[in-house]
Amino acid sequence: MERPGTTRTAIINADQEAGVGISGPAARSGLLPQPSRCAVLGVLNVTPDSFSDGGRYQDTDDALTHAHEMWWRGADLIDVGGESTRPGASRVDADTENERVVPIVRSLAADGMRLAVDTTRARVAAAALEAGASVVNDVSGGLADPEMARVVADAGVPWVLMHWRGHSKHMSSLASYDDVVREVRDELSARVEAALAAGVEREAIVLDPGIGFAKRAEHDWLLLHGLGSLVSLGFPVLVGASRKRFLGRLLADGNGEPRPAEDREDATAAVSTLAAAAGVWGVRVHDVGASLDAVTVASAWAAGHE
Ligand code: PMM
Repeated sequence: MERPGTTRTAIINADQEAGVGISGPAARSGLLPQPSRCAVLGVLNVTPDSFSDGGRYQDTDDALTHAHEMWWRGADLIDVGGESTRPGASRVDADTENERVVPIVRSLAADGMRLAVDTTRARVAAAALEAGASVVNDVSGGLADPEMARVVADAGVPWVLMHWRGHSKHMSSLASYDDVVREVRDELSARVEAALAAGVEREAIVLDPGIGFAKRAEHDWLLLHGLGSLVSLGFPVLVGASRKRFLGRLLADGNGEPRPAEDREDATAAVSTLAAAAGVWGVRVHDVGASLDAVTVASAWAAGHE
């Protein structure tokens, strides 16, 4: 069966044949998928406690099957994470995180998938890169682990710097802003400067406003409304809004009960459409098919043709 996006598959194969590995200058921009539409990252949380899919993919076979489903549906990257970042979550130790993530990455990379590792730990990132991941997705934007910048710079891989103010256990107490769009933009710009100073290439940097991280729903909406301000910095922008709390709250029932996470998919696809229209590079989602259709429509709409 041919997976959608054959051109991308061909590019990946060409990279592999040319011996483009995870390190070296040639790898830098080439490892960030650049489809003609907004990119779609499929979420694979191998955790017991993530808010939407926690516990579903703890079993290795279930995780691999789900990754294959997302890849064949057309995901541009599979984002593998072994530590829940849901509000209030406690940390797992590095060994546990490694054990959850690395074998999955190794197996999926061997099957030819393009992978990001969702971690704030340099050690886990390095092990996942060695196992075949080609992008580091760091929800702390390099703040949680001072070694992360060196690992990313040495590997020459793309680095997603997400806006973050502290670990999940305490982040709700950090959701205080006068002007959330300006402050997130300024704090991310400071992370960019730190990354460049550590030797990370400009072309390797992706920015993410960190929807739901040290943010209340009002902050999330203002950030999405003001996404253009982040896009205008000139870096690829990633948005991770999939099934998050602010959507549940918006779609609460008549009694004020938030819409359950599993019923937030239509709203997620709407966010993907609008984020693509706002010029973001990619969206990070649980249901690849719905958002892929959404961003494909957004792309044809913007172009005026298929
Ligand atoms: N959100 C989560 C985890 N990783 N990474 C990026 N870059 N952006 C996000 O918004 C983000 C992320 C938390 O969501 P999940 O529990 O559904 O994975």
